[in-house]
Amino acid sequence: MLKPRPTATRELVNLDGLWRFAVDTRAGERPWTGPLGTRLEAAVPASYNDLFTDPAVRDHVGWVWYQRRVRVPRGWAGERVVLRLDAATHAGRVYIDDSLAAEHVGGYTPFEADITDLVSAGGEFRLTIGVNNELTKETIPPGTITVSPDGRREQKYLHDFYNYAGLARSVWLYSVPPVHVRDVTIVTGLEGGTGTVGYTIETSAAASVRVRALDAEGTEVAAADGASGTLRIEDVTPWRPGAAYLYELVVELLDGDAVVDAYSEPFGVRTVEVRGTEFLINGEPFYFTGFGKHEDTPVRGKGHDNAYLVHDFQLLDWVGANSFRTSHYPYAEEVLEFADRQGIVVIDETAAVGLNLLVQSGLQGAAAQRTFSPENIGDAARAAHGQHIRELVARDKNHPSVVMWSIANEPASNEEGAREYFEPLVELTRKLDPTRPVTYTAVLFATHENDLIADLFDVISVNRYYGWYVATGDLETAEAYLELDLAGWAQKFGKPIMLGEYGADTMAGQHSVWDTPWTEEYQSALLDMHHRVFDKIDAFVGEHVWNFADFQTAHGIHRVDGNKKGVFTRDRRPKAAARTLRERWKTIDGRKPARD
Ligand code: BDP
Repeated sequence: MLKPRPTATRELVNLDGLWRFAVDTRAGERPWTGPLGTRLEAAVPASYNDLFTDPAVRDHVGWVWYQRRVRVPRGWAGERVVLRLDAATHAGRVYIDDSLAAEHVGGYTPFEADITDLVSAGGEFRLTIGVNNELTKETIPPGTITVSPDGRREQKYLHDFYNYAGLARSVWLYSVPPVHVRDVTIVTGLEGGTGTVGYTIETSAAASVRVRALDAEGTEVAAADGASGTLRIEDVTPWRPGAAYLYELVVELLDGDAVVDAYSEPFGVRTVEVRGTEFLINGEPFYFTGFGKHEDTPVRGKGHDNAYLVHDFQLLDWVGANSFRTSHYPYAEEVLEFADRQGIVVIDETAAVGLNLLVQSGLQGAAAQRTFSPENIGDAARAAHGQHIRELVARDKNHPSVVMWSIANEPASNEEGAREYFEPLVELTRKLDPTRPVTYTAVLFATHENDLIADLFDVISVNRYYGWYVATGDLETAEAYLELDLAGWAQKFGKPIMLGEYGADTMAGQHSVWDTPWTEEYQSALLDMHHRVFDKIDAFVGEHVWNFADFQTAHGIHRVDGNKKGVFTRDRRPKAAARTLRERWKTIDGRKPARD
């Protein structure tokens, strides 16, 4: 799905700002049919939860309503008018005046509505957007809703981050000509010093297509006619981790000599391949250093914010990280575009987190139920999961920074039914994108002995908490466990292996001379311990610390104002571990440390 961009034939209006806002219990029967009777206004983009002081808003379960008036530019007569939401978490309904124009399920991918027939150039309309935050056994991620004795609905979920909801990304109105470019797919290759750029253009109606590749200075370096083909760029400058270089594919639809539509898609020329136990970018072994992140900041919740984006990438650079995983959902497209430009490598994850009833039942002391079963994660969830994968690949397929898909975080891959659940999803991912490796992250209970799905994937990525949830405070035992564990995976599968998560909750400012959990020293010592083990495993290709920064979670006795495994605090101040990582990662510089 194309990101809307202004071009010679397209115009774009940003609808961010302050919108009227109400939860459904206070918005009346059909809130889209008239002005929302509310004094509240919500910022867009932002999750709504932390904006207001009223707990009834923060903890609301169900629909909330956003509303504003929008004027269509008067010059858009004869054009198609499209409304685009970059995300509505977790489901959205769009009304143009009284009419339903679009519905979408899935909180982290964009959707659009062609509203041409509902509006007029120069005219104004009432835009009402309903957003629903409910997670059920049929949604990705899953959840359950319970009703408390006093009648309040409560949302429970199986993932360890706050269920922020609302319009956390931008809303746009844009115009396209009646005959227009619908989709662009770019697949690049390297043949010596020549870059190959395979392209496929989808159009809304039959049209002649011309494509031109421009280099970073805007000079044309290759061109062709036709809706698909391969361009060749001589003396190509590849896109490299830490040394990004972007070209631009200008796509033009022609009617005779006239350009009826134009669209530009940035791209980088690079290859990705898993060979044996190596992860290769442009044919060279790549070693991941970095983090699992979250879209999470005070007040905004998951609201996209360019200031945090810039600052987070500055910190990634400062600490020597070359990569991150979009744990545990697709991030805003601005983040991927920035990674493309900054040369940061991304493992792009779906929102399939919490497909594991054992994790939760363990914490609650409840009897474990089978995760992959008709009563729990069944066919409906799998269909939703498949749809999430489709939408993720459709959105992110052209980003050079994205080198691998992660289709789930810590599923119950050791439980009966896991293989039946995952096999078709892995197949689907490969069909949608044959060029990128596919992974998932394995939960602590999934070992090389009982995991049922690892062989389906290209890279083994395991999340391990030795020294934290296991062998707490005992780094010596933790080290022995970790080594045994990783050596087992490496021997059995003969694939590249990385840690998708490792870390320790740490209160900034807490200190001790002993190995004391929660202290800054302990977090550093735990990371050092892991690194000693990693460097002994030949098949090891990367380390992603959990987490880049402290982040908010649901209330509970296991968390103190959120998860504190950040190497940076929630307001992005370094804990001692940041310097520990910096020392190692600046030395490694994207290459696997040599064994001594
Ligand atoms: C892992 C999850 C991650 C959690 C982390 C933790 O993948 O989302 O935040 O554990 O417990 O199980 O800190």
